[in-house]
Amino acid sequence: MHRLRANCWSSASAVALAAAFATSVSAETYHVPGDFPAIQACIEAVGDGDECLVAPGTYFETIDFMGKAIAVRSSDGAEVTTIDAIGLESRVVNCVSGEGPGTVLDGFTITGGRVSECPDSTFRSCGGGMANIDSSPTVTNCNFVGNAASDGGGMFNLNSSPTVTNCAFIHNGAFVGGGMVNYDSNPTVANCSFTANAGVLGGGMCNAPGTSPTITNCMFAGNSGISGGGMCNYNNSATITNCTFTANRSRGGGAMFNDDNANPTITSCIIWGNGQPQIWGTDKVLGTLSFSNIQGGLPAGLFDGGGNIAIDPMFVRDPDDGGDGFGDDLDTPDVDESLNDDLGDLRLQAGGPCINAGDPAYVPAPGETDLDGFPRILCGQVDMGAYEFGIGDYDCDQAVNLKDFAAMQTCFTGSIGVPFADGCEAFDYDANGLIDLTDLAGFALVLSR
Ligand SMILES: [Ca+2]
Ligand SMILES: [Ca+2]
Ligand SMILES: [Ca+2]
Ligand SMILES: [Ca+2]
Repeated sequence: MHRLRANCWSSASAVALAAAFATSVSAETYHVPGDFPAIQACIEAVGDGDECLVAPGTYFETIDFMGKAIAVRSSDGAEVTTIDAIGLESRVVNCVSGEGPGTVLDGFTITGGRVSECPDSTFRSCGGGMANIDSSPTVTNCNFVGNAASDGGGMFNLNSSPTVTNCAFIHNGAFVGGGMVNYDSNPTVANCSFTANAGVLGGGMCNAPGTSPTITNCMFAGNSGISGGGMCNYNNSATITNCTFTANRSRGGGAMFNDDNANPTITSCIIWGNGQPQIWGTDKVLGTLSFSNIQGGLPAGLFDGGGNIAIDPMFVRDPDDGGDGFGDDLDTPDVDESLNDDLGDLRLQAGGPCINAGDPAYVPAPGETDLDGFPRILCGQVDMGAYEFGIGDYDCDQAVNLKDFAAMQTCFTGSIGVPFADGCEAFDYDANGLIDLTDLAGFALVLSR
């Protein structure tokens, strides 16, 4: 028996060792433009597990992952690394060969996508910025800016369930889903912002039939559409949690248009300052709203899941439409009314009604943060909206001061520290489970203001 167990152990560890060795020899990092002049040249040359690491710059090309489980990553982030398809009359990024979560796009601005075709001929054109068809890649830290298509200006998902995190969708346009459209897809969209996108159906996002997206810690602001300024939902069951909808414009449903048996579950959200009605549709049932702050109170057709309020959310700075409405009015193609929009600062002021008023039973995913990257729950209960109030506020008196500083010393774990005590998450500025010098720097910055 003893020998058998020993043999099992050694063969299992041999397999693990071999796997580790195989990974270590096969996973290579190649540099663009050091090793390859263009990103696509790198993709074509490398194999599964490899990485194309892209230096800052603007790359005038389009890319296709060709079904490979590889990472295309920028070394210095989306602010300084752009893939621009201007003049190419093409989609910028293609995942149309069955890519899975091992295919990673990380840290790019994706812009200039203009398409007149779609690999699935059901659609006139799709995915100006990116198309995922039968593919579920990982997309993170990307900005989709100024892309256009008939379906999914920023991103088009068909039979796909990508994970999209820490991304911004800005000023994209489409007939359906200015920022993003989902058909028969179940994407996870977390910690993303959708701003100043325009679409006839769904300015920010449109969820078509057969779709069950999970949308968490996202902001929809200044988007415009005919049906659904922020979002439209058709015959689907989206789960929308801790999102802020404001300053979206539409003829039918400023924040959201729900129709054709759409039944989204909307929890711990702020839906304020959009065109009235905030949520609209022609069906009897438009979804369930819980622990949310909605201007004008619960709209007809929404099931009251409890905990809803209708009180000025007290944003740090309210959005300002410049006098001509938020978003681009699609009826005036010669004028872009979004250009003078100030989308405000949608973080919460001390004393605001959304603080500690979200779903009291909410359990964040491991490592989940708010839209700022701070811990998702502070002071014992999640807030409504995309931003959690109270980083640095250990005693939860809604002020950060020297009283909190005294507690920081007892919470300090250092960089190889033990798990910190309850309440100490107030100081975990980078939400990494440690209270170290990085967090002290974050705290000192707030104290010094
Ligand atoms: Ca305006
Ligand atoms: Ca809270
Ligand atoms: Ca305090
Ligand atoms: Ca930390």
